[in-house]
Amino acid sequence: MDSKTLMSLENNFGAHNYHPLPVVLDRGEDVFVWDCEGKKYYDFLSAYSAVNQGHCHPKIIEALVKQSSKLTLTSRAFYNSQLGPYEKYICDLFDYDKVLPMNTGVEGGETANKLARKWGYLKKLIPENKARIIFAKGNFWGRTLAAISSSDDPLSYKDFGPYMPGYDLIPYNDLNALEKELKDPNVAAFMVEPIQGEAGVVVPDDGYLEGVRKLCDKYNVLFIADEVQTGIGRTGKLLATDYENAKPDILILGKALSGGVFPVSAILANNDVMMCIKPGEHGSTFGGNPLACVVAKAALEVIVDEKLAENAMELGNYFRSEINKFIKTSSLVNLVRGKGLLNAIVINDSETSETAWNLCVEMKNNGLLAKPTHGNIIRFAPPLTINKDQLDDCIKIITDTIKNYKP
Ligand code: IF1
Repeated sequence: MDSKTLMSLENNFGAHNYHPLPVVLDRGEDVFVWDCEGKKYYDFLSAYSAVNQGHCHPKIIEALVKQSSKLTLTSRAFYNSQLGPYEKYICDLFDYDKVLPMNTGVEGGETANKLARKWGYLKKLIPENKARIIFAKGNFWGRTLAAISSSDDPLSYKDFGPYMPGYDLIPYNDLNALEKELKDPNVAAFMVEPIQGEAGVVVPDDGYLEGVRKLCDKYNVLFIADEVQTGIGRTGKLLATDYENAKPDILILGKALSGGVFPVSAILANNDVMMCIKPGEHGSTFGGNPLACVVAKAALEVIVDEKLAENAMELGNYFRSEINKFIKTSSLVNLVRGKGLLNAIVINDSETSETAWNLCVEMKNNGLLAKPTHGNIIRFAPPLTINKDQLDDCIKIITDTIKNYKP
C-alpha cells in the first residue's frame, strides 16, 4: 500500500493521540529509514532515543531471532535461563547490587516511585501515607496517572484528574529550592532527569547533579535519576549522571535498553533500597522475560563494544560547534544546546509558531527526519552509530533547510 492509503488507515482506525509528520516509514537500517515509496531519510529522532544502536542492529536482531524460537515468556512464577545472566551483566555494568526488570519507561518510573515510598516507610520511618516525592518543573516521565500527576504541562495533565497525592514540584536546576523541600522529613525522594528531554533538551548548570547528590545525602532522601532518554550512551557517557559525582540511589533505564527492538525497562538500586520490596509486592507479566533479557544484554553489549558513548561525545561536540558557526549567520535560530548526541535548536519564534513544524516538514523533504518538542524547539538525536561523513551530510541538510526557509 502507498503512504497516502496507509495514513488514511491510521486516521480512520487509530486513536488521534498523535500528530505525526506526514511520512510513512517502512524499513530501517542503522541511521537510515525508508518510506513506502522507497525514499531514504536520516533518522534524527531515533524513536525519542530508543534506537541509539541504529535501526535493526544485526547483533540485537540475531539475539531476538535466536531466543524467539526457543522461549519468549514464562512469567516470574518460575525462574528462567536468561534472567540471571542478564541481571548480573546489567548490575555489573552500572555498578548496583540489584535490578528490577520492567517493560516501558513509565513502568520504570512507577516502580521507582513505589520503591522510594516503601523505603520511606520502612527505613526513614515516614508516617503511613505521608511520603512525598519531589519533581522538577518541566519533567516528563510518561503518560500514566502518576506520571502526569507530577507534570506541569497542561497537555499532559489537563482533564485527567484527580491527581496522585504526595507529589510536589520545584524549579529545575535550583538547589536552593530543592534544599527547602528536603528539610521536610516526609520527603522520600527527588526524581529528576539529568537533562530534561521533552522540555526541550534543557541542560542544568555544571554541579547541579552533584549538588542534588549532596543534598539527598544530607537529608536522607533518595535521588532517583530518570535516564530513560539520557541513558545508554546518548549524552556522551554511559549515563548522563556520569558527568558528575552524582550516583543515583535508584536509576531508571528504558528505550535504548532494548535498542528499540521492543519495550524493556529496568530500575537499579543497592540492597538497602531494593530489598524493601518483598515477594508479591510488585511485578509484571512481561517483566524480565527471557526474550527481553537476551535483547537487552545484546543492546548493552553493542553500546560497550562499539564505543557508542565515546562516539556520541566526539560527534556531539562536533555537531554543536558546526551549528554554532551557522547560528552566527542565521536570524532564525537562537541557540543549540545539549550533550553528546542529544541536542536541540531553539527557533527564534513564539512557542505557538508553526516555524519549527514547517522546518521539520522541509527537512523531511530534504531527507532528514526530526520533530519539534515544545513549539519552537527542534530535537536532534540520531543513532549513536552515526559517522562523521553522515553527520556532515545531516548538518548540511539542517543548515541548508534553515537558510532557504521561507515563512
Ligand atoms: C510519548 C516525549 C520524549 C521519557 C523520559 C520516561 C519516559 C519517557 C525522560 C516514559 C518517554 C517518550 C514518550 C513518547 C514520546 C517520548 C518523549 F516527547 F513524550 F516526552 F522522549 F521526550 N522518562 N518519552 O522521555 O517512557 O513509557 O514512553 O517507554 O508519550 O509521546 P515510555
